[in-house]
Amino acid sequence: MDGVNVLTQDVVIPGDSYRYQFGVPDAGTYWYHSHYLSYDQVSRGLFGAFIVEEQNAPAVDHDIVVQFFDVLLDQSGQYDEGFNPAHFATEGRIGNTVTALVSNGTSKNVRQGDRLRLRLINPSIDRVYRVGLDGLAGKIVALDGMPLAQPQTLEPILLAPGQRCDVIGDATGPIRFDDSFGERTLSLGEIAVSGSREPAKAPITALPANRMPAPQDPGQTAELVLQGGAGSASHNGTGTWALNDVSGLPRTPFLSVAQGTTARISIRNETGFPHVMHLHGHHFWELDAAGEAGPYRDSTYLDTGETRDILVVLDNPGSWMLHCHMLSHQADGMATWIRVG
Ligand SMILES: [Cu+2]
Repeated sequence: MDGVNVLTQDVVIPGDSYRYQFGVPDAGTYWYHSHYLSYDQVSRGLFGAFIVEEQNAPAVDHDIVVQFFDVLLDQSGQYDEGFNPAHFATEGRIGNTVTALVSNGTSKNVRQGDRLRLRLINPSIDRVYRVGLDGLAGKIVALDGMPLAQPQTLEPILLAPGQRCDVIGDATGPIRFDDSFGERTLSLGEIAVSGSREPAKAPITALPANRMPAPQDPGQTAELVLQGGAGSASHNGTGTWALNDVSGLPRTPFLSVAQGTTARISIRNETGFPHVMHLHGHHFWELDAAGEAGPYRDSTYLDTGETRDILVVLDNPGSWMLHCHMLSHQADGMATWIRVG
């Protein structure tokens, strides 16, 4: 029920309908979007937040979704229909207009001292943000929907396409979002504040844990090499980008394992551009250089030349896409899949 045509369902053609039906075992901040021609359809707005509430949610005055979205507009302010193949082979289709889309009306009544939960989502097709928050004293409590065992200090947050981050904190003034990923710092938007109250005294603690699988010693190890892009040698397949020398979704899976297998996958970015690798149907631990487990997430960012190992318990039966969530890169070949069960 993850919308990947070819692998798990057919496309939903105009006038047709499809009933998605699935359980939601994990509380947290998720999102949904078209997975067909997604670089195009998501860039036109076919996405939204998908929030699963905790049974015992932490007490906050406002629970606000903030989506950072960019769009390429032409000179008359309309969606730019132009198609530049060079975008696909480089950093992707980066918009010239960037906005923080702040959900519903609750943000209108935020007072200084109020406690907020912000659910930050990056639905942009290719743009990476480093989100700074001004006017909030708080902690990072979840990444990609999954609670952190220990809330982290609130520092600028790297948010690559598809990634999410939950922050809980107390307003100390208007909450301003900026992006310092590029050469210039961009203002993304703000949540206005009017009035004030005594801030909450309660400490900011970890969110209730979701159920987590227990990893075993890896029964399967694999290497995934990210290749291609402008100026690189061509690879087997149809696109510019490649994974392990194959461009485009291969007929056979990158991995085929029995349900419950723990796999350690070493991901190496040999390209001249950053990428964010996303696995469907599972979360995984990012491992540090010493092999220690870090955050449990579903999308991992790799800068140029970077290598990251991930540990994943492949306990969800099915065929699951593993792809760059920079959707121009996915469209241009950076996709493979894993078969479980
Ligand atoms: Cu990519």
